Amino acid sequence: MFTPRPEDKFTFGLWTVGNTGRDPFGEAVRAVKSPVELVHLLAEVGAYGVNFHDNDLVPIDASTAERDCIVHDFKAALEETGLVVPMATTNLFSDPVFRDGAFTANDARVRAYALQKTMKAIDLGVELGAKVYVFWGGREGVETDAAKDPVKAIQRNREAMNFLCEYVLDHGYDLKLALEAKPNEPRADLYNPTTGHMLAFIETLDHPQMVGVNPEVAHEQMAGLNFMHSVAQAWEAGKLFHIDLNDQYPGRYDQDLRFGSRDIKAAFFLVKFLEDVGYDGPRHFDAHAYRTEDYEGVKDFARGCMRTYLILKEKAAQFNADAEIQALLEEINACDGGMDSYTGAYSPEKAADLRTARFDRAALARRGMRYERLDQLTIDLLLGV
Ligand code: GCO
Ligand code: MN
Ligand code: MN
Repeated sequence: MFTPRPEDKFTFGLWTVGNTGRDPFGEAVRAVKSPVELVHLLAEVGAYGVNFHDNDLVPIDASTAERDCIVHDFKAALEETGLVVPMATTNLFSDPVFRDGAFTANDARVRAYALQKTMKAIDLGVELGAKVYVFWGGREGVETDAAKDPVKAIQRNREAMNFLCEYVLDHGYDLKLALEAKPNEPRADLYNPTTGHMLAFIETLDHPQMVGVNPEVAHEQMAGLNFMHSVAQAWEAGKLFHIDLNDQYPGRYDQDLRFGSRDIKAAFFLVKFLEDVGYDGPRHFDAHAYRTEDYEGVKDFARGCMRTYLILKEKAAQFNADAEIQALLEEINACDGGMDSYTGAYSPEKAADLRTARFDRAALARRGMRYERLDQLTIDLLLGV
């Protein structure tokens, strides 16, 4: 039970299980593992797929011959283990050239270089089978608003996304683009800081149908938002192309904790949402092991992400089958159709009728909603009582 299967579509980035534990206060605590070794580690723990930034796989200054050799070995590892590459992305933040961002950098040469790097990285992702291409604007932001005009930043971002959509179309790639919002870190403020901002931005692009979002638990929680609500908005708009699962204490640095390890209830309602609506994309864990761990601990971390997801999926099924919970939900949502002639699509007659309808406001206001009981039943279920 709770053993990951391919149909669960659990994926990890090379950078997640390959994280060596470096942080702003200390050096790496784990030795670097090669992409091939990481593929084998992921196969051992039962993952379905592996994602990468261009430079997780091919170093930024590799020659073409080196690139081809690395890609050959990586493909062989994928074939040997059966792992797939559902998603790829570009590193537009590590190299010092991106100190002022990439697509929104004030230096036009950096913006052009970022486009060039992304085109090559898209080719690499497609070569390895990726169907989703993620854009996380690592340093697309500022420390001081004296430096950049935020309107210009949005326009530069739009120009880059339009250019890259055309590039994908021009090459006939079967690829969707997914934008990932984050409010801050590594810079003081990042543009398009939440999933809601991204959804609004997408509608201004030349090919909005190709572009969706990749929401991340920690990023919305860093902004103090309810992550599941952001996911729901993306889903309802047909824009949930990918998802980054992890966990985070609000109001702290970017923690990338094991999925479900901090807020079990929020994780439960997220998993319940994804399973209830039938989201069938990858479930990507964008997190990393504590700095205290060796590679056995990294495996514990990866297994834990998947196990918690599957436990919560089982709890969601219990919630949906629980007689008392479902009876309460029915009672809460009971509807005798008495309002149907007033609500729904507008008509002048309906509006006129509604204006004269009589409501017993005081009686309506007296109704208790039983949400305390419903929530306690949820807690009992989650605690296994
Ligand atoms: C972060 C981000 C990244 C992106 C990754 C894929 O906070 O660093 O979540 O991990 O998801 O770059 O685009
Ligand atoms: Mn993140
Ligand atoms: Mn992420």
